[in-house]
Amino acid sequence: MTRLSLPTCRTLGYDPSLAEIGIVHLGVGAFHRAHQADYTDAVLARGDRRWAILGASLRSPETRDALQAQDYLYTLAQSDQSGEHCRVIAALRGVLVAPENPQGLIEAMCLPSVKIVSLTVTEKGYCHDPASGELNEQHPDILHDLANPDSPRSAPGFLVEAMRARKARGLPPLTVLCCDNLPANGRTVARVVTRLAALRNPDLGRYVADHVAFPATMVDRIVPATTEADRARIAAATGLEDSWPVVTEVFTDWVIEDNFPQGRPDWAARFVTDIAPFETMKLRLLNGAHSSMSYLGYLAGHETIADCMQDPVLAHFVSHLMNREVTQTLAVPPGTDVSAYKQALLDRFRNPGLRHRTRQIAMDGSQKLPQRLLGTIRDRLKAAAPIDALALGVAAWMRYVTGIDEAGGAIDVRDPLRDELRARADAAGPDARRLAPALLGIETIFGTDLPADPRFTAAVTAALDSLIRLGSRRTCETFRSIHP
Ligand code: CS2
Repeated sequence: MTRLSLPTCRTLGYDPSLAEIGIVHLGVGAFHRAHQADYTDAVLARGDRRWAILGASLRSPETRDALQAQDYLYTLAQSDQSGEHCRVIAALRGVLVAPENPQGLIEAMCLPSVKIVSLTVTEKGYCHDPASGELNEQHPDILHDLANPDSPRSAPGFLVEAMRARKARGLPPLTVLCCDNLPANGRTVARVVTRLAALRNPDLGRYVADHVAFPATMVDRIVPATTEADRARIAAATGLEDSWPVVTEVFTDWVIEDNFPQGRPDWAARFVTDIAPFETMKLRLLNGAHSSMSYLGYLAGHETIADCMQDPVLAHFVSHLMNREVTQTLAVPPGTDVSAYKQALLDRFRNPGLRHRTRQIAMDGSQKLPQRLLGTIRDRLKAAAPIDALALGVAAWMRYVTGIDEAGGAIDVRDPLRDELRARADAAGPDARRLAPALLGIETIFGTDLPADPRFTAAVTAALDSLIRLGSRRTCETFRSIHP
């Protein structure tokens, strides 16, 4: 079968080779390719050629190796009730592999045409402490980057070195656009990067604080990892072989704080002055439900989110979590109908065209729990309101990170704190009264306030006890009978 490439693809609406690199993107995974690259592709297709994307992988060469031979084109397959619709995206004009040539990436970030560095490096990529939002100054990559500033490893290390070089060359400052699901993502990344710059040199710290914009964003699109079956189906539909297509839903949303002193593409996004209510709603309703369902669902033997939604006791749990515990903590974003948003969310979770694995979402829970569940729990405790569903979500994470499933098989726990989680779980054994406090003692996740609140510790311990004794499904059944 013919391979997708510039000469073989007949459906492109523009000539991408005429576009100029305006954006360097760190973390060219599936999410970036289904979200920001899609929005940027539409801008290029409308004729504004200033914004082609040069991608960079901070770890592995996989994406570059897959896309290079097809001129960095890839198919985006978008699914809804009416089926799957394929489109070729051409906004990505190259992929650098940072570990192979860190200086090459810094030089790319110093191109005069580059105005924006955007990032999807996942929560753990910012080397911060998830509970406090501060830079983790003991993080091995940060220690490395301070010792070797011109060949960094971490995303903050690359940003700081590129900012230093641009400043030294008299180039305008970059705008840094974080597209990860961090709370207050603009401010959090600003804090982390400014701190690292200041550790290198106080003048550089002041330059970053005074001149670099870090607009906040709320990004939303569900993007499961691509499978072999996806590759085969998409090749059959398009007639072209594509090494790494991306599968997503038709739904997409992007809310951006409009703070781009050096200019920006005219993305079909929503530009606002305050993104906080949009971000909190999305992190707490969508991602909070996702994480809770991923742990409960995985333990109950469900492979995907759509499978979880087919299970009446899990579907009931998710509705209860959203309607009875999360919604009350939200400030309604301007122009938003929260009930319609939740209804749409349940439909999106049910989308059978998305095989979104529970084990994919379960990854990196130590970095996700604070903004997805724990902030909501703090607000509920302040209001003296029940937290039963939220506590069950946290307890399911605890049960999951023991690394042993309900049939006694191994769980492949992927988390930067995996070893510590495992050690604490092993020392505690399968006893909720020992396991819950052992895990709640991790301050970078839970802070010092939650472990000291008996309402929280009691709810989590009771839920964990039930998960250990009865398993996830029966615990959800009991939950439904108590909270009809
Ligand atoms: C998911 C998100 O993997 C995960 O943790 O919860 O990637 C989620 O699909 C997106 O945030 C949806 O916008």
